[in-house]
Amino acid sequence: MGDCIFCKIAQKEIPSSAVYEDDRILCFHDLEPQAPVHVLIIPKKHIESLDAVTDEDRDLLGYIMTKVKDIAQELGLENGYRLVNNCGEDGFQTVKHLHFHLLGKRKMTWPPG
Ligand code: D5M
Repeated sequence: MGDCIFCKIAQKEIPSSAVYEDDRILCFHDLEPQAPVHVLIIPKKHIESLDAVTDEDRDLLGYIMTKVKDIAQELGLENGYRLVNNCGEDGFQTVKHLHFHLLGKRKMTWPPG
């Protein structure tokens, strides 16, 4: 999608520090890390948010979920991690391309802010 920064990252028009990539997804370090390990996992397909997924995306979403543990293992998150999706205005989503934050290497707290 025209002005989408994560589409541009997926298409290598904007550099990122990728930690995992295949034909369907990309995982790269977040520019504003909120934990010692903080990466973003995105589908290469432009989907605006979790609220915009359709039945057609079911396999892609399932695929992302199965890749989380592999990426976490690669990043040394053997003690656990947090996976976050911010959706829409109240969810504080700032980039309108579906992404999951994978955070680790510190003890998380609850509830989130
Ligand atoms: O999170 C959007 C996240 O995207 C936020 O943590 C900053 C990060 N971000 C924004 N631009 C970049 C680039 N260019 N590289 C890496 N990370 C980036 P949200 O859930 O939408 O609030």
